[in-house]
Amino acid sequence: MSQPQARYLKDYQSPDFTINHVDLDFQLDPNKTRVVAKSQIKRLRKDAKVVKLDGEDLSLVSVFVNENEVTHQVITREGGIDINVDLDEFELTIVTHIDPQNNSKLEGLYVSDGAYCTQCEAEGFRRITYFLDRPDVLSTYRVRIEAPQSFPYLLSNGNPLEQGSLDNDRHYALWHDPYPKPSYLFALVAGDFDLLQDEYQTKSGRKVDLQVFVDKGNLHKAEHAMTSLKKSMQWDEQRFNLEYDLDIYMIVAVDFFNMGAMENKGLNLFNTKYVLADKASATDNDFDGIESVIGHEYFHNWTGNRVTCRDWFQLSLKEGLTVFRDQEFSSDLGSRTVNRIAAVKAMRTVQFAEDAGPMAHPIRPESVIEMNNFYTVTVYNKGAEVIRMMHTLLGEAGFQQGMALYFERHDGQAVTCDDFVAAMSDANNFDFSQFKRWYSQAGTPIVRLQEAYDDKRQSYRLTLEQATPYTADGSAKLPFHIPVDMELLDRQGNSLVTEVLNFTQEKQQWTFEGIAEKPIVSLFREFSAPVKLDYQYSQDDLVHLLKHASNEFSRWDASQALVSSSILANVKRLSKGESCQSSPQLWEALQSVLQTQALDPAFIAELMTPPTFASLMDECEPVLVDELITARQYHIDTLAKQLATELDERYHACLQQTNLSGGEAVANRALKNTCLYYLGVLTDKQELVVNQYQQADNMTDSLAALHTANEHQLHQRQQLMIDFEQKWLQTPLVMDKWFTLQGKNPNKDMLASFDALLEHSAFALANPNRVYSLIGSFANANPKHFHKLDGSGYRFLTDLLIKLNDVNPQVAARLITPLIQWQRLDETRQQLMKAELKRLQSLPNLAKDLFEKVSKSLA
Ligand code: B3K
Ligand code: ZN
Repeated sequence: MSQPQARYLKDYQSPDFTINHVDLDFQLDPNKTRVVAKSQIKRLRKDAKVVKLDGEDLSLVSVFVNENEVTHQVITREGGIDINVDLDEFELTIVTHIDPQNNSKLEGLYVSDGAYCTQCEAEGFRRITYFLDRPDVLSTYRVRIEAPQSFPYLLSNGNPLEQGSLDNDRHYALWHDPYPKPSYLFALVAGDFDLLQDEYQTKSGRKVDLQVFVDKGNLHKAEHAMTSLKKSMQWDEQRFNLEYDLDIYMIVAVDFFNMGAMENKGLNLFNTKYVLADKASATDNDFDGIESVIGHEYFHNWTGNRVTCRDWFQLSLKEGLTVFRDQEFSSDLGSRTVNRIAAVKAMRTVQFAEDAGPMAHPIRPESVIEMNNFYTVTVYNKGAEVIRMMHTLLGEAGFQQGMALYFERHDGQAVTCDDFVAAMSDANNFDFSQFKRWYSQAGTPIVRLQEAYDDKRQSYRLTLEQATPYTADGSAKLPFHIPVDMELLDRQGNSLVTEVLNFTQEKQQWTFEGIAEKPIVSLFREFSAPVKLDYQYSQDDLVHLLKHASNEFSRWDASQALVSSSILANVKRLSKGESCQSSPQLWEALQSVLQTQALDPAFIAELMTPPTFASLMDECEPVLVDELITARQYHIDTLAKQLATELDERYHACLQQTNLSGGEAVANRALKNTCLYYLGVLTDKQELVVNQYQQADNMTDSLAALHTANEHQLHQRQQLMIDFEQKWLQTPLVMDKWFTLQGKNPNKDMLASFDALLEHSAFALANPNRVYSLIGSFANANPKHFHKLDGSGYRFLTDLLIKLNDVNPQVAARLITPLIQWQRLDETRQQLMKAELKRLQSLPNLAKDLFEKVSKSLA
């Protein structure tokens, strides 16, 4: 095989041929499924005489053009076949055999726990049949599935047409999807499931059957998914005026799935993690995750399916927009502040790091080797931030006008990010030309602030400067159009000014008159732009913002800055051989937060939660791993000691709240468990942890106790872990929680325990959920052991990646992220990490998923 090649956005060409309609016929068999694809092909470019079809891991049986067999004229090449045809319109029939049972990549048609299922985005359909497997070829589909009766449910996209029995205990089903769609939205499922049924009436009166299919015995865990689906349908009607368009909406949960879920038209496939939940086995976080992913996939029906992407470089067209929509959904249904905090944490801990690393790319990438490597926090989450900025600039009404125009122009089409921005711009008469740099330039802008207050004139001048550091592609950056949502506060905490500034130049000034004393400025309220603010607020000012900023997100932001600056100051002290120091002002501020009764307990929990190691990493350069671990732990230990009484009081006050339900109960648990986390540090409070574990009637509380015992290495940890393992051994999703704790285990001998964990009866390298739990948590959330100075953490991860390279390269490529971000670390660790990357690079069969990341990282 030749070295993998990059594809470029600038080389995009519209297709020579298109497929208006395809009939697919599946004779399901574990090792030899027969697929007949009958495509109605139309020539789009007059001089085109070769149909170039994509295909991978297929055995070709025969090819017919109209009625004539042309199998012998077919040219096979790497990645597909070429067929010479000089016709304007014709029927192409291709018969292939595939081997779903041995498809460990989980792309195309594969078997999960005995059921057949598919995953075709981005380029998995070519593993089912030879096809024009690109998103700008839109076809209607008719699908016939034939299988033994032991697979009672035979499902595909669209509406059911007919079904019936056949000889030899076999049966079939026929489906028709009237909406032209690209091949990546195709889906097929065959299996035996438990089925939860419901229905929904759309606002125009259409009745839709709703079906959630889950593994046998799990029906009681499907309720929340169904409720979330109905809420999603209603929300999209109310907020975006968008209705569902088929007679049936199906969701199938499978345990073997590379990512979260997939928005196939009318037949979503879901990772069980985002469907199955009950109070005993799922945490409040899991419930929220389900609601948000169910929403996300449902919202794709319009933003992704009805209007799809012209090419894969435009991925953010559907993903950024749909993440924005699911974030708004969660915020409208729950706490806007808590949701916003979660979104910003993802940006600061993961996306900023991506921008700073070798895989940095704009939200619309310009070159790609393996498309699956671009389902990133940049395309998704930063993409959503870019949509959010447009929303901030236009307001809700203007934004909705833009959406309406977008659908009016492009329903049924495959379009570009430029088309989206044009609709927003035209509907509002707003100039987004400079703003569009957010689509083409990678990197996190750094904004510097200078202030000048003129006592005599009572005027305040704000100067902002922006600069975006070089990213991996090495190109110089032009200024962005940055919406700066800001507030000026006086010393009493009154709000003087709130405004959204249009910051478009490298350096720009604004003057505010009639300001009677030097104000305190709050910038990027609500995280109004995905930038870093480079400004050293005094502790006093941060405390002031924490208390008085009128935007709750800004209050949280101030609390984080306060804690981070204290931790980073200690990192500095430690690096000079000094010891950590405690800041009375910080404890006072957090004490008063903890004692405030008027605040949402979930918000207090956020204010009290220490910044993650990953977000702190982003703030120091180079990262002093050991000092950072020590300083962060010092913060946790000292907070616990300083506020022991208040934590204990609040914990018990939360315990008393037994009559709450819904969001209030969730918020109460969040605060209670944050208190418990700190109390677990204190020797005389550790029995609270064990008590909570033993008395908990829900997974949120029992897992919080176990997490606390694990993090602080309580002597009862081992006994609780064994108890949990025995209780949940047969419930894979709960065992994932146990594996995650094992991966994060700070115990000094943790790596030695890994061999046994990899052999554990509940672990399987072929199952992505298990791998992400154990290995992902180790590499991303166990800095002490992953970054161990003897290199054992890096070596361990690399050994695993080598195995995964053969089994499931997409999963391997996701896990490699912390290893390719070696640039941020000290020299010794850099060398160790690079040595491991070179070991990967020398593999004879390195998959292109890993090849792309390894080679960019070592370039
Ligand atoms: N569109 C899918 C992701 C497909 C990932 C392919 N490697 C799920 C989603 O974003 O909704
Ligand atoms: Zn999506």
